[in-house]
Amino acid sequence: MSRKIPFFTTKKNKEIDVERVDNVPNHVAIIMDGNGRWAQKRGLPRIAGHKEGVSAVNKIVKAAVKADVKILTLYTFSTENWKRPKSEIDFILRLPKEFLHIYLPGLISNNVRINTIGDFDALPDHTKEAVQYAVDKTKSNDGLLLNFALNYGSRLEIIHAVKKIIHDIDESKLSIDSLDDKQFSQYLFTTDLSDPDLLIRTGGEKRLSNFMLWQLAYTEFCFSDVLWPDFNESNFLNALEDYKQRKRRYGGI
Ligand code: V0D
Repeated sequence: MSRKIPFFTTKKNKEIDVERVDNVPNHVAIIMDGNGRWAQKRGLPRIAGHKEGVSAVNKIVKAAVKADVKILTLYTFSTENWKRPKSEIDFILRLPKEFLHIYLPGLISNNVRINTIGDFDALPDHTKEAVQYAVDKTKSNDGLLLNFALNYGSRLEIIHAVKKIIHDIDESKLSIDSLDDKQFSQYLFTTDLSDPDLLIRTGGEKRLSNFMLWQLAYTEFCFSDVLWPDFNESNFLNALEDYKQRKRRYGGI
């Protein structure tokens, strides 16, 4: 398991242009789709699928720690999810607290740091409080960065960035000429995060669904038909293996 740089998570380090020798993706992003269908197939209500999805999250986080992935970004709640029935939304927005109640101690002992991207302020207070507590509790950990996309939408993120850029230009904190893609990235929710190396979407669909449009410009995509509640360590390792093979081929050219 030799690699040139044992630990790097930020763009700053990426700029040195090092590549890990064993080709483990630095940053993996996942669209965790198929929870509702998992439940419907069993004659259960959709919320039963979301609940089952929570334990899959913990399994994959553990697998990511073991595989030495440095950043794991999970698409948990999109800006489009507000269109769902209120009862389903209410249920989903209680999941962070439930997840953290069960799994936070384990995450802490595994040196995991929790972070979020998205429009955090628009979430209900009880959700914000549970997540903020976990972010604060884990902020000095330097193992896996577990990044939850919560009330996240890529177009919202880009518009938010454009408004802030215009504001900073107005205030003379930014000059139009200095705006390039690196500068622009700094205005996104993902500010200091390196872009994902690998995107996994479970549940059989092959769409981005407004997820990290800017950040996925050069990312490898891996699609799995497995529904999220059934997605396990071995499925995750298959995706990492797929990624490694692709990197090896590019390296040969
Ligand atoms: C439902 C499948 C963990 C996707 C996974 C509020 C849909 C289970 C969290 C979570 C959700 C979020 C933040 C945090 C700790 C845990 C979560 C939501 C949905 C949306 F700090 N699972 N999970 N959040 N689902």
